[in-house]
Amino acid sequence: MNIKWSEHLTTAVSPDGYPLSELPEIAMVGRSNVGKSSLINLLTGRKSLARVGNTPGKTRVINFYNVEDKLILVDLPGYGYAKVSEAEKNRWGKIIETYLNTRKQLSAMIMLTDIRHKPTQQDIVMYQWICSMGKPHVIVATKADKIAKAHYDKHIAQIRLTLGLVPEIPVIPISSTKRLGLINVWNEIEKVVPGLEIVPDK
Ligand SMILES: Nc1nc2c(ncn2[C@@H]2O[C@H](COP(=O)(O)OP(=O)(O)OP(=O)(O)O)[C@@H](O)[C@H]2O)c(=O)[nH]1
Ligand SMILES: [Mg+2]
Repeated sequence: MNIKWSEHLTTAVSPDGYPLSELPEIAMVGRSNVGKSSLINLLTGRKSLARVGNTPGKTRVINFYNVEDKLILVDLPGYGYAKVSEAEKNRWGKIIETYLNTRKQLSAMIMLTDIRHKPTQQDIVMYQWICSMGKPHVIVATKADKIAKAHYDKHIAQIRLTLGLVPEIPVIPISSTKRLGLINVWNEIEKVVPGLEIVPDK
């Protein structure tokens, strides 16, 4: 099955706005500007389903995207954006925290980190929290087009070491601009949402 159909379902800041659907949800977690919305566009094969921005802090709410009526991709606000007030940071933090802590149909998380950089202290805290939730998760290393392929291993090793990953947790390099790694991410999603049989176009 190719992904032929996806749609923006709804936008929410608190549980009363979450969709009523009981489809399994896969959440994108990561720093502001890391490429969460771009990954949703990559996965759905849509250029601008999710809003991508040059200005960090673009996604300030939770956006839910229905894919083939089989699963929902969830675009969470990014954390770690320096140029907003403390109050705003706390508000975004609360939005992320409430979603992750309360959403029953949250099946898995994709934590994104820029392949070029060592994960930040905030990434480490976020990752520890993800681990404590005990749900399936993978790490996606974004913007892989920005480094030479020969350097992937070195950068991925740094990510593994900094986040303290156990060997079972994959780190998948992707490029939303060059459309790299798409199938690998779908393969991981299929492990937690059985029966998807999604074969994205190259
Ligand atoms: N070169 C390159 N640029 C990328 C890639 N993914 C995202 N970008 C760029 O990085 C910027 C941020 O991308 P977004 O997808 O909006 O990031 P986000 O994580 O959703 O950001 P917030 O909504 O602020 O949390 C945009 O200018 C994208 O075009 C990638 O794989 N390669
Ligand atoms: Mg975004």
